Amino acid sequence: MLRFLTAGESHGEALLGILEGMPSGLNIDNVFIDGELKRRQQGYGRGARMKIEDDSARILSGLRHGISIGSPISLLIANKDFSIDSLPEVKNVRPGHADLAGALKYGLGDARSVLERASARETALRVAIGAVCKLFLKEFGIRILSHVMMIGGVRSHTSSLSFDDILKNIAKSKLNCADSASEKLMIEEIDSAREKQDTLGGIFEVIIEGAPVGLGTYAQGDRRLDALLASAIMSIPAVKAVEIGEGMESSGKLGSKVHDEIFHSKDKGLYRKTNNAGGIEGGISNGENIIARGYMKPISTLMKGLNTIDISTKEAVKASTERSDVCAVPAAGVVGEAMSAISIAGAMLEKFGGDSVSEAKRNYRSYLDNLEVK
Ligand code: EPS
Repeated sequence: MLRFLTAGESHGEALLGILEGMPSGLNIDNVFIDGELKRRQQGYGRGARMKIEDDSARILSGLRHGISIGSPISLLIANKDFSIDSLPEVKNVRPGHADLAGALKYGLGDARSVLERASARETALRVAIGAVCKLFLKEFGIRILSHVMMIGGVRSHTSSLSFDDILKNIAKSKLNCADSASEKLMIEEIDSAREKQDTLGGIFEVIIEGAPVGLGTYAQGDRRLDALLASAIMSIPAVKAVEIGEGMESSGKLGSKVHDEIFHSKDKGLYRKTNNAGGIEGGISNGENIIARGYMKPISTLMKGLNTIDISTKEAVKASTERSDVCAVPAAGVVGEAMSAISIAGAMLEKFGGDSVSEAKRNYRSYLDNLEVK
Protein backbone atom coordinates (compact mmCIF):
# COMPACT_ATOMS: atom_id res chain seq x y z
CA MET A 1 0.00 0.00 0.00
CA LEU A 2 1.27 3.44 -0.90
CA ARG A 3 0.64 6.05 1.80
CA PHE A 4 2.03 9.36 2.97
CA LEU A 5 1.96 11.81 5.83
CA THR A 6 3.05 15.42 6.05
CA ALA A 7 3.92 17.66 9.00
CA GLY A 8 4.90 21.29 9.38
CA GLU A 9 3.48 24.76 9.83
CA SER A 10 3.52 27.59 7.30
CA HIS A 11 6.07 29.60 9.31
CA GLY A 12 7.61 26.69 11.22
CA GLU A 13 11.14 25.50 10.67
CA ALA A 14 10.31 23.08 7.87
CA LEU A 15 7.75 20.92 6.12
CA LEU A 16 8.28 17.18 6.46
CA GLY A 17 6.84 14.17 4.67
CA ILE A 18 7.07 10.40 4.68
CA LEU A 19 6.14 8.31 1.66
CA GLU A 20 5.81 4.61 2.38
CA GLY A 21 5.30 1.80 -0.12
CA MET A 22 7.42 3.06 -2.99
CA PRO A 23 9.20 0.00 -4.49
CA SER A 24 12.98 -0.28 -4.68
CA GLY A 25 14.95 0.55 -7.80
CA LEU A 26 13.44 3.95 -8.60
CA ASN A 27 15.94 6.59 -9.66
CA ILE A 28 15.09 9.71 -7.65
CA ASP A 29 15.85 12.80 -9.70
CA ASN A 30 16.20 15.74 -7.28
CA VAL A 31 16.34 18.26 -10.11
CA PHE A 32 12.92 17.05 -11.30
CA ILE A 33 11.45 17.26 -7.76
CA ASP A 34 12.75 20.82 -7.28
CA GLY A 35 11.45 21.76 -10.74
CA GLU A 36 7.97 20.65 -9.65
CA LEU A 37 8.32 22.73 -6.47
CA LYS A 38 9.26 25.77 -8.58
CA ARG A 39 6.18 25.23 -10.76
CA ARG A 40 3.97 25.32 -7.63
CA GLN A 41 5.52 28.64 -6.59
CA GLN A 42 4.65 30.29 -9.88
CA GLY A 43 1.55 31.72 -11.55
CA TYR A 44 0.32 35.25 -12.02
CA GLY A 45 -1.55 36.34 -8.88
CA ARG A 46 0.75 34.64 -6.36
CA GLY A 47 1.66 36.59 -3.22
CA ALA A 48 4.86 37.91 -1.67
CA ARG A 49 5.69 34.72 0.25
CA MET A 50 6.61 33.01 -2.99
CA LYS A 51 9.33 35.64 -3.56
CA ILE A 52 10.84 34.78 -0.18
CA GLU A 53 10.87 31.00 -0.48
CA ASP A 54 13.03 28.97 -2.83
CA ASP A 55 11.51 25.55 -2.22
CA SER A 56 13.85 22.60 -2.49
CA ALA A 57 13.33 19.08 -1.11
CA ARG A 58 16.05 17.34 0.87
CA ILE A 59 15.61 13.56 0.97
CA LEU A 60 16.62 12.19 4.36
CA SER A 61 15.94 8.48 4.03
CA GLY A 62 14.84 5.65 1.77
CA LEU A 63 17.61 6.00 -0.85
CA ARG A 64 21.11 4.71 -1.51
CA HIS A 65 23.14 6.35 -4.26
CA GLY A 66 19.98 8.24 -5.29
CA ILE A 67 17.92 5.07 -5.83
CA SER A 68 14.97 3.93 -3.69
CA ILE A 69 15.55 0.85 -1.52
CA GLY A 70 11.95 0.08 -0.58
CA SER A 71 12.06 1.71 2.85
CA PRO A 72 10.08 4.87 3.72
CA ILE A 73 11.25 7.93 1.82
CA SER A 74 11.34 11.02 4.03
CA LEU A 75 11.60 14.54 2.67
CA LEU A 76 12.22 17.98 4.16
CA ILE A 77 11.55 21.44 2.74
CA ALA A 78 13.03 24.19 4.91
CA ASN A 79 11.03 27.42 5.39
CA LYS A 80 13.08 30.57 4.85
CA ASP A 81 10.33 32.50 6.65
CA PHE A 82 10.70 30.63 9.96
CA SER A 83 8.95 33.10 12.25
CA ILE A 84 6.10 31.19 13.87
CA ASP A 85 6.81 32.29 17.45
CA SER A 86 7.16 35.99 16.68
CA LEU A 87 4.02 36.42 14.59
CA PRO A 88 1.05 38.40 15.98
CA GLU A 89 -2.05 36.69 17.36
CA VAL A 90 -5.05 36.34 15.05
CA LYS A 91 -8.35 37.19 16.74
CA ASN A 92 -10.36 38.62 13.82
CA VAL A 93 -11.13 35.27 12.21
CA ARG A 94 -11.36 35.16 8.41
CA PRO A 95 -14.60 33.91 6.84
CA GLY A 96 -13.82 31.03 4.49
CA HIS A 97 -10.57 29.99 6.20
CA ALA A 98 -10.22 27.41 8.98
CA ASP A 99 -9.72 30.16 11.63
CA LEU A 100 -13.05 30.04 13.47
CA ALA A 101 -14.00 26.37 13.13
CA GLY A 102 -10.40 25.40 13.98
CA ALA A 103 -10.21 27.68 17.03
CA LEU A 104 -13.50 26.27 18.37
CA LYS A 105 -12.59 22.65 17.61
CA TYR A 106 -9.11 22.73 19.18
CA GLY A 107 -10.02 25.18 21.98
CA LEU A 108 -7.47 27.73 20.79
CA GLY A 109 -7.79 31.41 21.69
CA ASP A 110 -5.39 32.47 18.94
CA ALA A 111 -6.35 31.47 15.39
CA ARG A 112 -2.66 31.82 14.43
CA SER A 113 -2.25 28.26 15.78
CA VAL A 114 -4.96 27.14 13.36
CA LEU A 115 -3.91 28.96 10.21
CA GLU A 116 -0.28 27.90 10.52
CA ARG A 117 -1.20 24.31 9.68
CA ALA A 118 -4.35 25.03 7.65
CA SER A 119 -2.28 27.19 5.26
CA ALA A 120 -1.81 25.94 1.72
CA ARG A 121 1.94 26.09 2.38
CA GLU A 122 1.69 22.40 3.34
CA THR A 123 0.95 21.54 -0.30
CA ALA A 124 4.63 22.15 -1.15
CA LEU A 125 5.47 18.86 0.55
CA ARG A 126 2.66 17.07 -1.28
CA VAL A 127 4.14 18.30 -4.56
CA ALA A 128 7.52 16.78 -3.58
CA ILE A 129 5.87 13.43 -2.77
CA GLY A 130 3.79 13.67 -5.95
CA ALA A 131 7.01 14.25 -7.92
CA VAL A 132 8.44 10.95 -6.62
CA CYS A 133 5.19 9.26 -7.70
CA LYS A 134 5.43 10.94 -11.12
CA LEU A 135 8.92 9.44 -11.53
CA PHE A 136 7.46 6.02 -10.72
CA LEU A 137 4.61 6.50 -13.24
CA LYS A 138 7.09 7.60 -15.89
CA GLU A 139 8.55 4.07 -15.76
CA PHE A 140 5.18 2.90 -17.16
CA GLY A 141 4.87 5.69 -19.72
CA ILE A 142 2.23 7.56 -17.70
CA ARG A 143 2.33 11.37 -17.93
CA ILE A 144 0.35 13.96 -16.00
CA LEU A 145 -0.28 17.64 -16.69
CA SER A 146 -2.57 20.35 -15.38
CA HIS A 147 -3.83 23.53 -16.95
CA VAL A 148 -6.04 26.40 -15.88
CA MET A 149 -9.56 26.22 -17.37
CA MET A 150 -11.23 29.18 -15.71
CA ILE A 151 -10.40 32.25 -13.63
CA GLY A 152 -12.83 35.00 -12.73
CA GLY A 153 -15.53 33.65 -15.04
CA VAL A 154 -13.15 33.60 -18.06
CA ARG A 155 -12.96 30.10 -19.59
CA SER A 156 -10.18 28.71 -21.76
CA HIS A 157 -11.03 26.90 -25.00
CA THR A 158 -8.86 23.80 -25.23
CA SER A 159 -11.16 20.91 -26.18
CA SER A 160 -9.50 20.51 -29.58
CA LEU A 161 -5.95 20.38 -28.14
CA SER A 162 -3.93 17.17 -27.66
CA PHE A 163 -1.94 16.39 -24.50
CA ASP A 164 1.26 17.58 -26.22
CA ASP A 165 -0.41 20.75 -27.59
CA ILE A 166 -1.48 21.67 -24.07
CA LEU A 167 2.03 21.00 -22.74
CA LYS A 168 3.52 23.20 -25.46
CA ASN A 169 1.10 26.06 -24.82
CA ILE A 170 1.39 26.12 -21.04
CA ALA A 171 5.18 26.26 -21.29
CA LYS A 172 4.75 29.84 -22.61
CA SER A 173 2.03 30.85 -20.15
CA LYS A 174 2.20 32.93 -16.97
CA LEU A 175 -0.98 31.27 -15.76
CA ASN A 176 -0.47 27.66 -16.84
CA CYS A 177 -3.27 28.30 -19.33
CA ALA A 178 -3.21 26.63 -22.77
CA ASP A 179 -5.33 29.32 -24.47
CA SER A 180 -3.37 32.58 -24.80
CA ALA A 181 -6.39 34.73 -25.74
CA SER A 182 -8.29 33.66 -22.62
CA GLU A 183 -5.14 34.00 -20.52
CA LYS A 184 -4.97 37.72 -21.29
CA LEU A 185 -8.52 38.19 -20.04
CA MET A 186 -7.82 36.09 -16.94
CA ILE A 187 -4.83 38.31 -16.11
CA GLU A 188 -7.07 41.38 -16.41
CA GLU A 189 -9.52 39.76 -13.98
CA ILE A 190 -6.70 39.11 -11.50
CA ASP A 191 -5.44 42.72 -11.78
CA SER A 192 -8.94 44.04 -11.26
CA ALA A 193 -9.51 41.79 -8.20
CA ARG A 194 -6.18 42.96 -6.74
CA GLU A 195 -7.18 46.60 -7.22
CA LYS A 196 -10.45 45.96 -5.44
CA GLN A 197 -8.55 44.21 -2.62
CA ASP A 198 -10.46 41.08 -3.51
CA THR A 199 -9.53 37.52 -4.56
CA LEU A 200 -10.44 34.92 -7.19
CA GLY A 201 -10.77 31.17 -7.57
CA GLY A 202 -11.21 29.11 -10.69
CA ILE A 203 -10.97 25.68 -12.28
CA PHE A 204 -7.92 23.56 -13.09
CA GLU A 205 -7.92 20.37 -15.13
CA VAL A 206 -5.60 17.41 -14.58
CA ILE A 207 -5.02 15.04 -17.50
CA ILE A 208 -3.38 11.64 -16.97
CA GLU A 209 -2.15 10.04 -20.19
CA GLY A 210 -1.08 6.42 -20.56
CA ALA A 211 -2.86 4.78 -17.61
CA PRO A 212 -3.85 1.23 -18.55
CA VAL A 213 -7.38 -0.13 -18.48
CA GLY A 214 -8.16 -1.80 -15.15
CA LEU A 215 -7.09 0.53 -12.32
CA GLY A 216 -9.63 0.71 -9.48
CA THR A 217 -12.71 -1.46 -9.16
CA TYR A 218 -16.49 -1.40 -8.78
CA ALA A 219 -16.21 -4.29 -6.26
CA GLN A 220 -16.31 -1.88 -3.29
CA GLY A 221 -17.33 1.76 -3.42
CA ASP A 222 -14.26 2.94 -1.53
CA ARG A 223 -11.96 1.33 -4.11
CA ARG A 224 -13.49 3.04 -7.14
CA LEU A 225 -10.77 4.97 -8.95
CA ASP A 226 -13.01 8.03 -9.42
CA ALA A 227 -13.77 8.07 -5.67
CA LEU A 228 -10.06 7.86 -4.82
CA LEU A 229 -9.07 10.53 -7.32
CA ALA A 230 -11.89 12.88 -6.30
CA SER A 231 -10.96 12.51 -2.64
CA ALA A 232 -7.29 13.20 -3.41
CA ILE A 233 -8.13 16.40 -5.29
CA MET A 234 -10.82 17.49 -2.82
CA SER A 235 -8.18 17.32 -0.07
CA ILE A 236 -6.39 20.33 -1.59
CA PRO A 237 -7.14 23.51 0.41
CA ALA A 238 -9.79 25.74 -1.24
CA VAL A 239 -11.06 23.02 -3.61
CA LYS A 240 -14.83 22.87 -3.17
CA ALA A 241 -15.85 20.58 -6.06
CA VAL A 242 -14.26 17.91 -8.21
CA GLU A 243 -15.46 16.76 -11.59
CA ILE A 244 -14.41 13.64 -13.55
CA GLY A 245 -14.62 14.16 -17.31
CA GLU A 246 -17.74 16.08 -18.33
CA GLY A 247 -19.43 15.15 -15.04
CA MET A 248 -21.18 18.47 -14.38
CA GLU A 249 -22.56 19.05 -17.88
CA SER A 250 -23.45 15.38 -18.38
CA SER A 251 -25.94 15.49 -15.53
CA GLY A 252 -28.22 17.74 -17.62
CA LYS A 253 -27.99 15.80 -20.90
CA LEU A 254 -29.55 12.74 -22.54
CA GLY A 255 -27.59 9.50 -22.17
CA SER A 256 -27.20 9.26 -25.93
CA LYS A 257 -25.27 12.55 -25.87
CA VAL A 258 -23.02 11.53 -22.99
CA HIS A 259 -21.84 7.92 -23.10
CA ASP A 260 -18.70 7.24 -25.11
CA GLU A 261 -19.66 4.71 -27.78
CA ILE A 262 -17.33 1.75 -28.32
CA PHE A 263 -15.76 0.83 -31.67
CA HIS A 264 -13.26 -1.71 -32.90
CA SER A 265 -10.97 -1.81 -35.92
CA LYS A 266 -8.03 -3.99 -36.87
CA ASP A 267 -5.56 -1.08 -36.71
CA LYS A 268 -6.80 0.69 -33.60
CA GLY A 269 -8.25 -2.25 -31.61
CA LEU A 270 -10.94 -1.04 -29.18
CA TYR A 271 -11.45 2.70 -29.34
CA ARG A 272 -13.81 5.61 -28.58
CA LYS A 273 -14.47 8.83 -30.44
CA THR A 274 -15.28 10.79 -27.28
CA ASN A 275 -14.13 10.80 -23.65
CA ASN A 276 -16.97 12.36 -21.68
CA ALA A 277 -16.45 9.77 -18.93
CA GLY A 278 -12.98 11.19 -18.26
CA GLY A 279 -11.33 7.79 -18.67
CA ILE A 280 -13.19 6.04 -15.85
CA GLU A 281 -16.24 3.76 -16.17
CA GLY A 282 -17.64 1.70 -13.29
CA GLY A 283 -14.88 3.03 -11.04
CA ILE A 284 -12.24 1.48 -13.37
CA SER A 285 -9.85 3.21 -15.74
CA ASN A 286 -10.87 2.37 -19.32
CA GLY A 287 -7.60 3.20 -21.07
CA GLU A 288 -8.62 6.68 -22.26
CA ASN A 289 -6.99 9.80 -20.77
CA ILE A 290 -8.13 10.25 -17.17
CA ILE A 291 -9.51 13.76 -16.70
CA ALA A 292 -10.26 15.37 -13.33
CA ARG A 293 -11.13 19.00 -12.61
CA GLY A 294 -10.76 20.87 -9.36
CA TYR A 295 -13.02 23.84 -8.61
CA MET A 296 -11.24 26.25 -6.33
CA LYS A 297 -13.04 28.89 -4.26
CA PRO A 298 -11.51 32.39 -4.09
CA ILE A 299 -8.62 32.73 -1.58
CA SER A 300 -10.19 33.54 1.79
CA THR A 301 -7.73 36.24 2.89
CA LEU A 302 -9.06 39.51 1.41
CA MET A 303 -6.98 42.65 1.84
CA LYS A 304 -10.17 44.62 2.43
CA GLY A 305 -11.24 42.30 5.28
CA LEU A 306 -14.76 40.86 5.41
CA ASN A 307 -17.18 41.29 8.31
CA THR A 308 -16.42 38.98 11.22
CA ILE A 309 -15.99 38.93 14.99
CA ASP A 310 -13.06 39.13 17.41
CA ILE A 311 -13.02 35.62 18.95
CA SER A 312 -12.15 36.96 22.41
CA THR A 313 -14.55 39.92 22.68
CA LYS A 314 -17.21 38.82 20.10
CA GLU A 315 -17.18 42.44 18.86
CA ALA A 316 -17.95 43.08 15.18
CA VAL A 317 -14.66 43.79 13.35
CA LYS A 318 -13.06 43.43 9.92
CA ALA A 319 -11.26 40.12 9.27
CA SER A 320 -7.53 40.08 9.80
CA THR A 321 -5.36 40.46 6.72
CA GLU A 322 -2.44 38.12 6.24
CA ARG A 323 0.01 38.43 3.38
CA SER A 324 -1.65 36.27 0.73
CA ASP A 325 -2.31 35.53 -2.93
CA VAL A 326 -4.96 37.16 -5.13
CA CYS A 327 -5.36 33.96 -7.13
CA ALA A 328 -3.55 30.62 -6.84
CA VAL A 329 -5.36 28.41 -9.38
CA PRO A 330 -2.18 27.58 -11.39
CA ALA A 331 -0.45 26.45 -8.17
CA ALA A 332 -3.51 24.43 -7.13
CA GLY A 333 -3.32 22.69 -10.52
CA VAL A 334 0.28 21.64 -9.82
CA VAL A 335 -0.88 20.28 -6.45
CA GLY A 336 -3.73 18.55 -8.32
CA GLU A 337 -1.14 16.81 -10.51
CA ALA A 338 0.76 15.68 -7.41
CA MET A 339 -2.34 14.33 -5.67
CA SER A 340 -3.37 12.56 -8.88
CA ALA A 341 0.12 11.07 -9.24
CA ILE A 342 -0.07 9.73 -5.67
CA SER A 343 -3.53 8.23 -6.39
CA ILE A 344 -2.60 6.64 -9.71
CA ALA A 345 0.73 5.33 -8.39
CA GLY A 346 -1.22 3.74 -5.51
CA ALA A 347 -3.69 2.18 -7.97
CA MET A 348 -0.84 0.88 -10.17
CA LEU A 349 0.86 -0.71 -7.15
CA GLU A 350 -2.44 -2.21 -5.98
CA LYS A 351 -2.95 -3.81 -9.40
CA PHE A 352 0.60 -4.81 -10.28
CA GLY A 353 2.22 -5.12 -6.86
CA GLY A 354 5.96 -5.46 -6.86
CA ASP A 355 8.50 -4.64 -4.18
CA SER A 356 10.88 -3.48 -6.87
CA VAL A 357 10.17 -1.33 -9.92
CA SER A 358 11.38 -4.14 -12.19
CA GLU A 359 8.97 -6.64 -10.59
CA ALA A 360 6.05 -4.21 -11.00
CA LYS A 361 7.07 -3.69 -14.64
CA ARG A 362 7.18 -7.46 -15.29
CA ASN A 363 3.70 -7.85 -13.83
CA TYR A 364 2.49 -4.88 -15.87
CA ARG A 365 3.87 -6.26 -19.15
CA SER A 366 2.40 -9.68 -18.52
CA TYR A 367 -1.02 -8.09 -17.83
CA LEU A 368 -0.89 -6.10 -21.07
CA ASP A 369 0.24 -9.15 -23.05
CA ASN A 370 -2.74 -11.14 -21.81
CA LEU A 371 -5.36 -8.39 -21.96
CA GLU A 372 -8.43 -9.59 -23.82
CA VAL A 373 -12.15 -10.24 -23.32
CA LYS A 374 -12.55 -13.99 -22.75
C1 EPS B 1 1.41 29.53 0.57
C2 EPS B 1 2.03 30.15 1.60
C3 EPS B 1 1.32 31.15 2.41
C4 EPS B 1 0.29 31.90 1.56
C5 EPS B 1 -0.65 30.97 0.81
C6 EPS B 1 0.02 29.79 0.19
O1 EPS B 1 2.33 31.99 2.90
P1 EPS B 1 2.10 33.28 3.83
O2 EPS B 1 0.91 32.95 4.71
O3 EPS B 1 3.37 33.44 4.58
O4 EPS B 1 1.86 34.39 2.85
O5 EPS B 1 0.94 32.71 0.63
O6 EPS B 1 -1.61 30.45 1.68
C7 EPS B 1 -2.90 30.87 1.56
C8 EPS B 1 -3.31 31.71 0.67
C9 EPS B 1 -3.82 30.31 2.49
O7 EPS B 1 -4.98 30.78 2.52
O8 EPS B 1 -3.47 29.41 3.24
C10 EPS B 1 2.11 28.52 -0.25
O9 EPS B 1 3.29 28.15 0.03
O10 EPS B 1 1.49 28.04 -1.21
